[in-house]
Amino acid sequence: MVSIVLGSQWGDEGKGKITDMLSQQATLCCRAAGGHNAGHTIVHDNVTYDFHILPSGLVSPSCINLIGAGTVVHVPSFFKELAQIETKGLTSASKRIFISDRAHVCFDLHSVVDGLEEAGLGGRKVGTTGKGIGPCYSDKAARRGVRIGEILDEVTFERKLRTLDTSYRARFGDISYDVEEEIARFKEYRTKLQPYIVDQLEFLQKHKDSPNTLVEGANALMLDLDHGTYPFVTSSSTGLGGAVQALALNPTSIKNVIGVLKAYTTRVGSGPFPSEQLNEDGDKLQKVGREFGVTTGRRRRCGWLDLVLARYSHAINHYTALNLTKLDVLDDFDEIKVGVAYILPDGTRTTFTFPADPNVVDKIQVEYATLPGWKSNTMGVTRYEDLPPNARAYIEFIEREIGNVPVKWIGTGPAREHMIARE
Ligand code: 2SA
Ligand code: GDP
Ligand code: MG
Repeated sequence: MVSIVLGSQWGDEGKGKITDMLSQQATLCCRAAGGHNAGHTIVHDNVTYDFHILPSGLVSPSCINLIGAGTVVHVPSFFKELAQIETKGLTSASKRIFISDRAHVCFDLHSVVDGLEEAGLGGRKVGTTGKGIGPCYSDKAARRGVRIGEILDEVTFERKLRTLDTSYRARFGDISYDVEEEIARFKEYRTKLQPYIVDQLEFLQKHKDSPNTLVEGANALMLDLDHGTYPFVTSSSTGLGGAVQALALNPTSIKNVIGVLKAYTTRVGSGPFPSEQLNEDGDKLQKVGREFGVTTGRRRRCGWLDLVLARYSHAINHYTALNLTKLDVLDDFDEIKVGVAYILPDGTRTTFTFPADPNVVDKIQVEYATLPGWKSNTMGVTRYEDLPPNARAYIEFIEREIGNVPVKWIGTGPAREHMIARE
């Protein structure tokens, strides 16, 4: 049985937390997209873990983890993160983590190019994490990328990396990057990395009787290369389709597609955001929700929950259940607004479509429903019936408006146990 956890908005909905919670019952947890741009926070036993390239299933001691094809791996970050979590007590982590030989290598070179490409965009910057994700996926698509398995073949590896360096120099001139230095570092990684590299198909065959396999999505649907707010997106397929493709999943084995939906909306980086609140409400959501990027420390933009976006996201990812997160952040609002429809620039009203053109999305007027707040503390509540009636009304309103998908879990705080599971 396969369960897939996916971000339904612009990321940072709390995927790490539910992945960690579910991985206690999972034998296998796989990442299928993205790289060390992602930032997944887990709070367990008073320890906070920030995962970037590593799957969140590593916190559960019996869960085996795979960084699958479809991802891009910055090798120094992989080792650094592994060392950090081992220091925090996850001492068996390095025995429970594997990387597909088909994942691509994200080099320091890519990070330098990321900066140059962003600088070249002037006022139309994507607002990337600067980790080199876009250039790495571009090299993959252009068939000149270096795959994890190729690190083991010194001659091919060095030839390909030097070719990449030459081609970027032809494009950008003198760049502040030393290819020989990066090559030298990989001489050490070559031996260190070997035990982690697997043929994904063989690996998955070996675990085919795994009763519960979990896939941890990175980033989110609105950052998907095809379905997100292009060009203000990341460069991977962050939705259900990306997970199926990257891990070669049998679609009939997928039992749960869990959409993680923050009780309001955030976005980090540039791009359209119809329900953004550039006012006191947005500031309050940012402050109470502690909305800062886990990877870059950037302040996240904040706004009300957008149900048009949620319906669009559901139509693409086909969620079987939702995890509504950070409900507690709304505890102190007198009134809570929820986007229920868009008025497009031509006057059309829509409750479902998300226009492809970012210039059109920028001009959308959002129609809001206003719900009463509950003005009481929900932090740490674990039973649905213990929530204030207005908080339950808020959740039931969301369920009715999105339609056909239950809110099965509700996050009421950052820790693993701060969760309501509804039957
Ligand atoms: P990139 O670096 O090429 O993937 O950036 C392209 C866009 O994707 C956004 N993006 C993210 N959005 C939310 N969270 C992400 N992870 C970190 C976190 C972000 C951080 O968990 O907080 O620390 O800033 C993430 N990664 C990429 C990015 O902002 C661009 O809009
Ligand atoms: P991810 O990228 O989707 O895994 O999410 P991030 O870790 O980037 O951001 C989510 C943040 O919210 C983290 O700091 C989590 O610890 C925190 N968080 C998750 N769920 C809840 C919740 O229900 N309530 C509160 N207050 N914080 C939460
Ligand atoms: Mg995040």
